[in-house]
Amino acid sequence: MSEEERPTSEQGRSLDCRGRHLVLDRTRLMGVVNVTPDSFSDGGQFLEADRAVAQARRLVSEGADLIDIGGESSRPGARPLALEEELDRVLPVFEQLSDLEVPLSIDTYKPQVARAAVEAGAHLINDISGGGEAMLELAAELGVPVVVMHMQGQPATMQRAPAYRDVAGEVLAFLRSRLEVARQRGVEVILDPGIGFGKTLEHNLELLRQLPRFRALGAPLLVGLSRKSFLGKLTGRPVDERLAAGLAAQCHAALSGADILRVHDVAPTADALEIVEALRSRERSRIVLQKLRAKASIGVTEEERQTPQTIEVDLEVNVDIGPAASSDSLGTTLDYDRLAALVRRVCEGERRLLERLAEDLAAAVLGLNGVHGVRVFVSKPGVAQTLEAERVGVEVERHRS
Ligand code: HH2
Repeated sequence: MSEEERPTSEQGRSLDCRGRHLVLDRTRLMGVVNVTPDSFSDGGQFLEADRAVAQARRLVSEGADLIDIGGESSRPGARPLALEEELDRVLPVFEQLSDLEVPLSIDTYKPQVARAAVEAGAHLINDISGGGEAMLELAAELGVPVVVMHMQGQPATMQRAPAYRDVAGEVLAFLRSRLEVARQRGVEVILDPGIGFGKTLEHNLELLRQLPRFRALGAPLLVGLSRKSFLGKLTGRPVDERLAAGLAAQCHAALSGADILRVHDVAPTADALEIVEALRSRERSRIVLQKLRAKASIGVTEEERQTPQTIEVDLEVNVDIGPAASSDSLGTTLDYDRLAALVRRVCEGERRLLERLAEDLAAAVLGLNGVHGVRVFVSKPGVAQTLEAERVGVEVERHRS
């Protein structure tokens, strides 16, 4: 299956964060708590441990599914912080949050800080430097997942002149290779294209446009764009007035397959995600019929059309299965027998090309009550074998306008 073909919203995936399971059946919210004096949007607000703890609890009450706690700002121009100081900032916060029911993440690129934070109660590591060898080894040893983020350069200089030949291709290649290494080490990773980390406005927009390709790498996808400067560049708004712009981009990211959004403003983002989930719930329910065999009078020559041959049909039918799930009654959904009978009936007519048959099948299925969309794949079973290929045939996808 190519990157683009993978579904963007598989159900039933989950992340095991040291026993705390984050089910990724919808886009989840990672609430940000910066225990720093100089973070670009909330610097100084949560520097004292008590305030940081209160903020984490507030974000959870607003709907955060996990909390990211960091002691060193990574804003453009930020300088590295001494190890001891970073530990002094974050450890008391983890210790005081041990009763919180959601997973806690430590936002650091220093393995020493990550280790101490996990010992103090963190459940996963958020590494903006891309999950280097030492960090992956540590994660394997501690049995925690790692967010592997792409960054070009270092925070101190990364925004001076970011440059790529093909930003999406290069970031994808980087994340794919880190994912491979992590898998060899048995470490679960969450991938993050690193919006704003060594990227221009155009780079950020291109990465956001290409999110489905990132999601297709097969690991959970995290996107952090909350209050970032590209939103300010597009709207002319200062950092504390970027909520609306951010929400638009977050909805786009969620609909493009982001599993986790890293946000400062949990309550409004949670509301926005309710709309996103409501809009896509129909797309998520599908009835699948694979390798259905039917007889079709198909072929470019008269002779071929006179001897019906076996063809195979794969169908994915988008329907809202909610009513059937709650009523448990066949009358509220598509009956497989009727669907199969319809397919076989449509196949009976004479045609020259599989393309025509695929279109006719899609139109017939779309005409059924409650169907919002359909994907049809038709093939002649022997052809793939003759061509020494895995899958040869015609696929069409049609939706109700
Ligand atoms: N962005 C920031 C920090 N950490 N981690 C991941 N995985 N992805 C991100 O996009 C990301 C991140 C920057 O935001 P913030 O923490 O609010 O600011 P600062 O770095 O100035 O503390």
